[in-house]
Amino acid sequence: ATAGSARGPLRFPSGFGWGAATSAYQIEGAAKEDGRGESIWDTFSHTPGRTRNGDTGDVAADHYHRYAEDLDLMRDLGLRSYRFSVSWPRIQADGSGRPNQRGLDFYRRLVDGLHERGIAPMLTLFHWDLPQALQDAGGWENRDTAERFAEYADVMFHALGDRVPVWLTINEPKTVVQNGYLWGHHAPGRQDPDAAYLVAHHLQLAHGLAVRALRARGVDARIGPALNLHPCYPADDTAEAATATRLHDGYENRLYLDSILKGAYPADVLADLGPDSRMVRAVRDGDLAVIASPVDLLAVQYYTPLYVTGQGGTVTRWPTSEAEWQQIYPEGMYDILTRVTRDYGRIPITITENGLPCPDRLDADGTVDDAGRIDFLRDHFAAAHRAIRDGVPLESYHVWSLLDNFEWAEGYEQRWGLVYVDYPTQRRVLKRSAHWYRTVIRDNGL
Ligand code: GBH
Repeated sequence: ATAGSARGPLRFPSGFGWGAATSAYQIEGAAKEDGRGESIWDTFSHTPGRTRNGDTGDVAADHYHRYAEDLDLMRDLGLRSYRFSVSWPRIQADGSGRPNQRGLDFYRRLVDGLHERGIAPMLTLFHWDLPQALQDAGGWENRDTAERFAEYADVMFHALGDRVPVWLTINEPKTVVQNGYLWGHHAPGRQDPDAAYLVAHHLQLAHGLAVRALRARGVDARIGPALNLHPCYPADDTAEAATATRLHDGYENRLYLDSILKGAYPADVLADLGPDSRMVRAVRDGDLAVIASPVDLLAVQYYTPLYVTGQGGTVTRWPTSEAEWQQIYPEGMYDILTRVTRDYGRIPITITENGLPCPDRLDADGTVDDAGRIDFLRDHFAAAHRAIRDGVPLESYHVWSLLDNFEWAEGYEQRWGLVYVDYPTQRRVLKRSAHWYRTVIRDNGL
């Protein structure tokens, strides 16, 4: 399939997987129901001072109870693909052992509801809500957590392997490393660089072990990692900035990409960490072979570029969104997609997240006018279209997010949804961007 001409209307390849994404802790609520155990995000969000306004995911968008209505919204939008995550503590309250049937039943109902509406399910096994019991045993600093993850993954392959065509292992390992262990803005709220990269290795290992578990079960489905990639550019044209940008790219992108797709951690990052770092000491013979177990596709999440100074810091070059870390730069989408294809070969790519927070409000006439989100998405869709034209095997695109939801440390103030959620009533209202997106999907382009 080929994309349409750059000057005419932008037609995407036929069958292109227009979609939207969510994650369990951000939308489900029902934190204590049907045998769900506690996750590190329950602990973190209930710790005073950790989230804006003390917000928690206890109720969130109440999707656990309203999933049928949400499935109908997806059908109304015309979605072809829906990316969601499974809450590990719903499946194994303490992170190991016999699965909780009521937890499995919920995801079975969700997946069947997607199929009934002609929407392809895309399942993420881990989107940050680690069972608290595993954290108490050391969390991702403990190599055993990777083994527990593979067991949990196998439970899910057994339960849903026949009806979920695409599986993603770990959402944004880098965010766990950086926000969870370097900066402490996310659960478990640590600030320990030496621990952070040990965690990176164990997350990569967990990914590889899960890929092996899927193959061992003989499940006829595709699997891959979900990486948030940041195109890195020098902040100025000094040699120092060029050098610093290269290393920054190692930490942001190649640490994750190279280990999975080339079977080696990048030498510059390993040298920078040093032989005495906990990570370098933790890598055992055979680990990289596990991590590099062949995957079927690569899920890319793109939000922002980074501009790196000679001192290794970053500066802001473009207008930012309501999220001050996000610079609006659609060209970065093109750059990161074409770069991945150039450096790692023609592995199929899905965009599993891209989106914008807006100060959305429900107007008196019952509409939500998020014109800025439409502009943002149009420009990013166009950039993705150019990447396809230039040879990137991009097969689908999931907007973050289907619904307004619990935006982690930012609580409920930032609204990322195509669909507005009026939290006091849990009423859903399609924003203007949702109506617009429906026409994009119907026309398969812009
Ligand atoms: C994604 O992360 C997540 O997968 C998704 O759950 C989330 O809702 C969505 O983006 C929107 O944010 O304040 O300096 O600590 C995107 C990567 C990692 C970007 C955490 C913001 C916080 C920066 N995000 N980071 S800081």
